[in-house]
Amino acid sequence: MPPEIHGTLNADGVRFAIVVARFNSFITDRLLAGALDALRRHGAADEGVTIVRVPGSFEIPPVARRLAQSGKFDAVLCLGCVIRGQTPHFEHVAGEAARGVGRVALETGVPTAFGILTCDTLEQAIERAGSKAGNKGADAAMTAIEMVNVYRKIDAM
Ligand code: INI
Repeated sequence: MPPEIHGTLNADGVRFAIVVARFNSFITDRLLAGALDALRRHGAADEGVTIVRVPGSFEIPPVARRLAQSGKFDAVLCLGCVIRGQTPHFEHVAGEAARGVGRVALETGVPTAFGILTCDTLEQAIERAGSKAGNKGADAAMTAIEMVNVYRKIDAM
């Protein structure tokens, strides 16, 4: 069998930054709670986690980039919620947030997880923030942990 790399889900000693939008905080507070719960359950210490609040999802990528470039964090989690009904600018805010987070991950080489909901309705957002469709903040945390460990294994080859 060829060698295969798997990222473990061990967050012990890993330094995380979480950028969370205040817009739609009813939802994003729940994404943050889900992310923190997942990080703790996989061994992250609270002292290893830094939370940065920003006004809206549009502001997430530049702050995520600053954090990733600082060298102080092993992974960055991006949490926000964009709901179509609330703005004619939905496409712009959602598009910039998604493109921006992707660019941060590529340009900095720091694992950067996309936990920004882009929903048509508030109900869809509620479903993804700790009810019947799970918690996308927790999913982003798991992704970040796995990616940190994938990168570490690649670097150690
Ligand atoms: N920001 C969000 O995170 N979600 C939204 O649904 C949203 N809407 O609907 O407008 C939103 N707008 C604010 C935007 O992210 C910026 O903070 C604002 O444009 C200032 O740059």
